[in-house]
Formats: sequence, structure tokens, C-alpha cells
Amino acid sequence: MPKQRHNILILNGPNLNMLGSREPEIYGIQTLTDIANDCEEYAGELGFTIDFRQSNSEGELVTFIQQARGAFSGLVINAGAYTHTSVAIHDAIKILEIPVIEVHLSNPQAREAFRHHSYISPVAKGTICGFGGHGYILALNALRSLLDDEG
Ligand code: DHK
Repeated sequence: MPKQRHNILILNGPNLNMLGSREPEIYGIQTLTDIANDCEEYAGELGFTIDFRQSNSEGELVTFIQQARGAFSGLVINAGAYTHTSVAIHDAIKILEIPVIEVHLSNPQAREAFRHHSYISPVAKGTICGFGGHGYILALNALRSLLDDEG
């Protein structure tokens, strides 16, 4: 039976537009465009349509999350450094009634202490970290099974 199609929003926070040249030993050599292209291709196989966005602005990310209500069935978010600081993004996600998967390219738990706390984790269904750009693909897979289970 064909899977039900869903719209998925993928949000990327500050400095993720610099991937490829930004600390490649930590974040890898893929650019954000490479990751977006991989997601686009894989989403097609899963029966998803994706909207892949990046912003350096906390307020803009909050607005994107607010606008996701009614327009998307799932959210994948790498909030970048706002992960560790943003009560505003935490609150915006709390209002959303769709599954949210938190993604990080690196493993923040294996890095500096200030990266160990996430404001996103308590309002996410789950977190995927440490697998570079492949984490986004894992997150799309997680959303596919969550949405299938919802029926
Ligand atoms: C990305 C960032 O920009 C950092 O501020 C986070 C995260 C980790 C990542 O690994 O994708 O601490």
C-alpha cells in the first residue's frame, strides 16, 4: 500500500550555513546544500515533501515554528547554538502539536560543558546526534515510522 504523503519542515539554526568550511573536523565537509539535496532525495523515497530552511535569527526560527502549525506533519530541527540558550524556541515547539526530532551533526555530550544542556530535548520526541549529515536522514526515517504509527 502506498504510504501517506506528508510535508516535513527541516530547520537549521545559526552558523549551519557555514558547513563545509566551518570546523570540518567537528562538523564534516558536507555543505548545508549537500545535506538539503540528500534530504530531498531521501524524502522522495519515504513519501515526504520537505521544506529545508536555515536562519541565523532566533526570532525567525520561532516564526517558522509557529507557521508550521497546520502546514507540516513533522519537524526536524538543528537549532545550532540556540539549542543551548533558547527558551523562546523551546516554548514555540511546545505549542506545536506535531512530532519534533532534534538533530546535531556532532555529539554535544562529548564536547564543552556549555553544550551539554539542550532546551530542545525536553520538547522533542527524540534526539539524533554524532552522525554528521546522516543524522537528518535518520530523523526522516524516525518521522516516517512515527507518522505511520499515528495512522
Ligand atoms: C551545531 C552548532 O552550531 C553548535 O552550536 C551545537 C550543533 C552543536 C551540531 O552539532 O550540529 O553545539
